[in-house]
Amino acid sequence: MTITEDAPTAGPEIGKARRRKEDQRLITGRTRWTDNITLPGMLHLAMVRSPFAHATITAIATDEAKASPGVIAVLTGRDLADGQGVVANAWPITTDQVTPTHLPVAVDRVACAGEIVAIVAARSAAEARDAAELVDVDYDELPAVLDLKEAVKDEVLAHPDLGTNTSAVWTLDSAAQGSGTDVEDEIAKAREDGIVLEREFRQQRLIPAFMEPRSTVCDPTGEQMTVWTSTQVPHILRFLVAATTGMPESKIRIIAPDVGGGFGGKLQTTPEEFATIAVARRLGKPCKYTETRSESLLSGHHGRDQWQKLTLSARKDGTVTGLKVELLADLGAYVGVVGGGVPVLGAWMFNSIYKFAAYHFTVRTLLTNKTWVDAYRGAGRPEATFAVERMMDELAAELGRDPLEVREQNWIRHEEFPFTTVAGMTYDSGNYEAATARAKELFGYDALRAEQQRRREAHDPVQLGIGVSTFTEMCGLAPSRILGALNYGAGGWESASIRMLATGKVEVLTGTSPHGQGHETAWSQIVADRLGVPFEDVEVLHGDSQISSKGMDTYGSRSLVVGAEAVVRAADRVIDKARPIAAHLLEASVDDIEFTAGRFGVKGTDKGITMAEVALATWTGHNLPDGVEPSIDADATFDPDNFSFPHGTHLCAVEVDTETGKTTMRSYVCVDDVGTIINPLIVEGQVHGGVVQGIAQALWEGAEFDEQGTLVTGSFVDYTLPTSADTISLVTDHTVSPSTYTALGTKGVGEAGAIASTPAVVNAIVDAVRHLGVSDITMPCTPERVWKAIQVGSAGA
Ligand code: MCN
Repeated sequence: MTITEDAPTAGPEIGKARRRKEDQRLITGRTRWTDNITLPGMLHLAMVRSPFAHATITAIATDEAKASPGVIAVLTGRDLADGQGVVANAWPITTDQVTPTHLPVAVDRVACAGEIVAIVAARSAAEARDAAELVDVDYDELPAVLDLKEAVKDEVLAHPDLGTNTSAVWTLDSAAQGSGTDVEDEIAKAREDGIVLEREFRQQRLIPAFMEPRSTVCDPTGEQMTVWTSTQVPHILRFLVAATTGMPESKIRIIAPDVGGGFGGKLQTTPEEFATIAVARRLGKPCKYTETRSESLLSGHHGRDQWQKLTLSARKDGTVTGLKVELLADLGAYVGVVGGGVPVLGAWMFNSIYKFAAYHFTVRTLLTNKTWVDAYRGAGRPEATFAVERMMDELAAELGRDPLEVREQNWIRHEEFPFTTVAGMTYDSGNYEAATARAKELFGYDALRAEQQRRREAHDPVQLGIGVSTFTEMCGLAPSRILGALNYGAGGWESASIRMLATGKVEVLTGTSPHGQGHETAWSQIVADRLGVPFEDVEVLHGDSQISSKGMDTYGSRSLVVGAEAVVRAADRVIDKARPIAAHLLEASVDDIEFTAGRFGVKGTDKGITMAEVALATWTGHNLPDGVEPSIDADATFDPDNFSFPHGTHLCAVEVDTETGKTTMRSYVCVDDVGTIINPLIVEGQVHGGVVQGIAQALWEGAEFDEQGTLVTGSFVDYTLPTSADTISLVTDHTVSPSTYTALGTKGVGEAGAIASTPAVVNAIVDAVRHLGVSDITMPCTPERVWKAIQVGSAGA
């Protein structure tokens, strides 16, 4: 289904395929990127970064750099001392988690390549960069631990002072928490009389590659310190700057202006932000730092990077019984804002849509001397979905049955919702049968299977593979109570305010902070319907702690199901406040007033008054009921009762040239269920972007370090980011199972595509060559890897 813009008709806004109102600004150069901000007397910063993965800093000579043209100061970590604050971890996943102190600018020792060791402040960016090359740092190299399985042994330590590389071990067990039986019992039973499959999968390291590199401007000269920064989390940053520098929060204003993508990579409070703030405060001058693309790839946090060991037990008839998951997760050198919480988020998703009787999950998070790892689109859930969807294909292969049929045998049926899973999560609604039936129809599943059979029989050198991914995810992060129980340092609520202006126009202040998701459009559609005002009359303001002072920001596909729900509640309060004023103006009883389509009417009459008229009357204050304040503005916060559980079925067909290992995508169908859809155009864009990111993990992307810990995929020449020319046209469609936890029935969509697509593609490639003895291929499935797997498989077959 290709969605085109709806003609601007009257009628409900929700569900209308409106073009994004923010795009006019974004595509005509009227943007407010942080790097465009220039302040009088502003200095430019350049970072001197460690080329070594692990080393002691023995001396830093700055004289030559200080004498370089335009240079105002060169500062080391020692110079900045306590003033630099600490880069924070907000989620210690256990009470005894080992967390290395992360200084924005290293003092004495660096623990990964790219760590900042000194900062040059100069009159221009070019002068700062030139002088940074003149800073002479002496290092004594230390042994580095770069491999997860080596890190477990603790023979080489990423941080010798900590005495171990293990940061934390976190476990979820269905028998212990009472949500299922004992996994070892189920596996033992299946060993006697059933099926036990053990597989190991590698989730390679990925690099979030947003369009706009990270950039920060700090102006410390006013009454308040103002920081503009390209971030997903302005409110969280404000709290953490206050908490770690001792500055009063009220003296800190954080602004996320237009932000050019994040994908989780800007869900971070970064060394660069803290360092820019520290230097600006030290020099008493506005300072700007904008990273180069190479710095972004090396020093922005990375994603994924896990070893996954799974043991699945099933009865002989294909009914799954137990699932045991053992993970090793690389944190890199430091523990970021979410840090070890990323694999923990996956803990509830390995069981996915299937009715396992027993489940056990353990993750060991490990420190290594590589770039730190944190959230990347889906954060924990793509990793989990990949593993379980690969396992379901392995089970189908073991049984010699169709992979969709085995999934259907094991998934939660439509009539069983709400359903509490073996991991202890309650899914409110879903219809896996409907999404799968629609996907099969659009894909032409049976015809493709028949073609596959023909090609196998003909020993065609180009084999057809069909990949399946029936997924769900938990998003809408998150109920504050659950976050608290998991030791997370912040809540999961969201806030909104609605200001009714005298002219009837509406200002919506939201605590979410979009960076490409189109909130200005979607929130306007929601408010237009709720208050019965024209879409064009709604202005959405965000991303400035002075304007929307409270918020938990944008990540975890939370903005619609948490943020917009707060907007809905604020709108309802506006109506509640306006109703007695309308009654007074209409000389009617409040009980007789009904509000429909933006008009307060007196029941049984044609008397009425619009919301805009009430707003004007409230503003003048001339004729209000006694004791009623002259304002119908309203605030609301919303804390969800549960997560949101979108789901879907993605089907992928690939052609694999068995002589070269080359994979060519042939067709890709996704039928997603994200509950009520606010804007189909935005949703389609979100699905497209996510799916392509997931395909890229399967086929192309992967961060590689050499034996010294140098990032060898440090530019887009080596890190294979796909372009639209590399992908195919996707077929998208939807089923709608409204959420029972949100007033609008919505579920999140921002990560769904990235979660679903990776296993669909890898399952398709394995399916194409399984008859040649191949049962797994490590990602990214490059032609070389596919070809080698065929050689090994054929030799063993
Ligand atoms: N939407 C809708 N109807 C639904 C669900 C969503 O119309 N049933 C719309 C929403 O109104 C919103 C958009 O889809 O405009 C995404 O909504 P949501 O799922 O709530 O996700 P968030 O807005 O919270 O965005 C976060 C999510 C994440 S976690 C990543 S990573 C990601 C993503 O969004 N990074 C992105 N999408 C991105 N899109 C762009 N362009 N750039 C990124 O960096």
